[in-house]
Amino acid sequence: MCNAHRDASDHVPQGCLCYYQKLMQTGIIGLPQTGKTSLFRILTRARVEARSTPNQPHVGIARVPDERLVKLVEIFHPKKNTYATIEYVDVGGLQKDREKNAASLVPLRESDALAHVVRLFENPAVPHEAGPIDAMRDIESVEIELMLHDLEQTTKRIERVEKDLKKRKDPLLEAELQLLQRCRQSLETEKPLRELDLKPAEQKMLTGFLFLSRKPMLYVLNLGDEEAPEAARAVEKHHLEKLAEKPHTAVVPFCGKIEAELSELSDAEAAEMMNAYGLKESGRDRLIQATYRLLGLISFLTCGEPECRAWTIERGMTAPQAAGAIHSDIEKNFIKAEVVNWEDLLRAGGFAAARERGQVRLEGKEYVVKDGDVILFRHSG
Ligand SMILES: Nc1nc2c(ncn2[C@@H]2O[C@H](COP(=O)(O)OP(=O)(O)O)[C@@H](O)[C@H]2O)c(=O)[nH]1
Ligand SMILES: [Mg+2]
Repeated sequence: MCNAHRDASDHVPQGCLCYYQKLMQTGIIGLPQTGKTSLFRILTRARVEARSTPNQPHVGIARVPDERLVKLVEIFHPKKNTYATIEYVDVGGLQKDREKNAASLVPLRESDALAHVVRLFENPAVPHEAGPIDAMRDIESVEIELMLHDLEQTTKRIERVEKDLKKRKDPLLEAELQLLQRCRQSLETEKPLRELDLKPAEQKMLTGFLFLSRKPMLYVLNLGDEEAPEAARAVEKHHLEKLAEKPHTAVVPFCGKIEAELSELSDAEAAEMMNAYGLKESGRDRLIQATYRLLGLISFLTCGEPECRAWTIERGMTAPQAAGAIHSDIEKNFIKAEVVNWEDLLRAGGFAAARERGQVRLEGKEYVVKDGDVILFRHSG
């Protein structure tokens, strides 16, 4: 998103280039009264109005906190300072009624990852629908909803493919059928699709299906205030170690109530309050960064007087692909990239000094960009 349209409430006109730049999106899911809307508000700093209809999702944008940018700004003094962004969607709680769930799951299909808010806080004023606090029970019941959604899609497609195969032989369809049968078997044994070990060609075959249990999953453990000082040990304390061991998952302990209060305060007041609770860093920052990593994203930086900026790319992208994040013309006309590690640049105090120290490398088309590279692209045209 460009600077002018970074605010969640802004309407992005089609004429703006940023309209075409796809934002990675994470869907917030979970049972009712677990703190999903509170989390959404904390992450996006958006004011959330009551929904006019229960299934209307809230969509908002969060800045990805980046200490590197904060430091580099001190030597470049740019007019503008632009952070990377990701998008969160709050779709509303899963219901007991399966048919209603099907509708609330639909907006999640376009998401790139899911964040499941798991309730660990006690609050007699807000009873948990399912009874006493039990994280594993909640996690399993939400996972089952995702898998049922996928099972329905899989079964429908299998029937269709089998019908087509009766009419004509097609090796591609045969391969798809085999893969879908593997998916069905996995789902029937209550194994989410993200746990299937798939080859790149198989992954590609499945992208069109928008399966929910295949999306990377961030478990957000919503702790009570009293657990704040020992949040880092929450996983062991609640016996949830096995969650983080699974492929394409991550776990972030979080204190929703405290973070909500922090997000209302000035930086100085927030630091004081964090001290009082014995918190070392903001849970909000940790959570957004964990989402970013889980999505397989990294940032490279561009620095100059007009603007210091973090750009989002996928891990493993080459220098010309990274240039494409800025503008397709730079990708097309790419010649070389001047690359310097952000810390080297900071220590040197600027590009000229870093060049003198031999820390600025000239990289070609094959160069794989690293997180925290500061890049100057050389291009023709
Ligand atoms: N004690 C406590 N209460 C919370 C916390 N998070 C949310 N709540 C309360 O739980 C209720 C439901 O929160 P909400 O974010 O609307 O949950 P949602 O139904 O999952 O969207 C509200 O009354 C919140 O004040 C938390 O971390 N601790
Ligand atoms: Mg809600």
